[in-house]
Amino acid sequence: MLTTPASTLRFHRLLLTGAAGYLGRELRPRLKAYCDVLRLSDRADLSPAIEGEEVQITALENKDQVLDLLHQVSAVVHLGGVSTEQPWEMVLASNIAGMVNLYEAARLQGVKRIVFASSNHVTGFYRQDEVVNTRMSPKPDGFYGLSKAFGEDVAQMYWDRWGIETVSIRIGSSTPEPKDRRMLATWLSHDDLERLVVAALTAPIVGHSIIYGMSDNQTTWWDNTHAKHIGYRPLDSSDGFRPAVEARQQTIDQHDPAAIYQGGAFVKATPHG
Ligand code: 15L
Repeated sequence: MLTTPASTLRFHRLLLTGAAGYLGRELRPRLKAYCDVLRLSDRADLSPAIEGEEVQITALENKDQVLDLLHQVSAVVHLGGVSTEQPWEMVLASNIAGMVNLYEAARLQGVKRIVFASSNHVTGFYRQDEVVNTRMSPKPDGFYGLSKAFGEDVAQMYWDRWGIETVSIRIGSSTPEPKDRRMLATWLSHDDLERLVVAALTAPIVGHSIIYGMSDNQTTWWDNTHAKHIGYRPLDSSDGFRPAVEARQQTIDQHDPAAIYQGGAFVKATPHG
């Protein structure tokens, strides 16, 4: 949690979807500082609401439930849906139908700003010796990455047709510390994640903007030049972890697709089922 909040702006009611997931649990206490009421949703059980929270169990593919979820919401942080490679039917329900249900509900309920947890797996099939910017074509590395590319297109369409603003954050690897060589490039500290989500919620004008979610890492595969207007300034870096990571992983198999492509192990993950 940041000792000084990343913004003094406050929302009346913020909605956090996917609140039972790994990053949802991380953001739950952090987002409370930026709103009067934090509404939390997930299809899985959530710990009971504390003061200033509301809990609403919701399946994203159920459009009536989602419509109800967005009632009287000022802005949304949308982490909901599957977040790893999964069988197509699961991806279809949560990340494809669920994404359309969310934006339809936003349109009908008059919600004007969404922060969408997209993923670096939208461009996972770029090589690790390429630097990708947010205007280059997607190269998804599986059903999951494909669904996030679709999600970004949904966000673009709802901006163009209905004026709903979105920041799509192509989140890298948001963990307490980088675990391997790949994460030296993809790492996003939890404090920087908070900074980025808050910048995305509070930047005055964003239309539909795309930004890679990474800390200030010396090694980088991503160029956020076109997203400077969001005002995100990372304050953490993977650099201090480099000696320990390199000591643990001294060699890399240069024929392994997971070492060649930015998506790492996702480029060869097969959905079980
Ligand atoms: C993601 O999109 C996943 O949700 C997360 O579990 C990580 O694996 C991350 O990407 C990554 O690329 O490291």
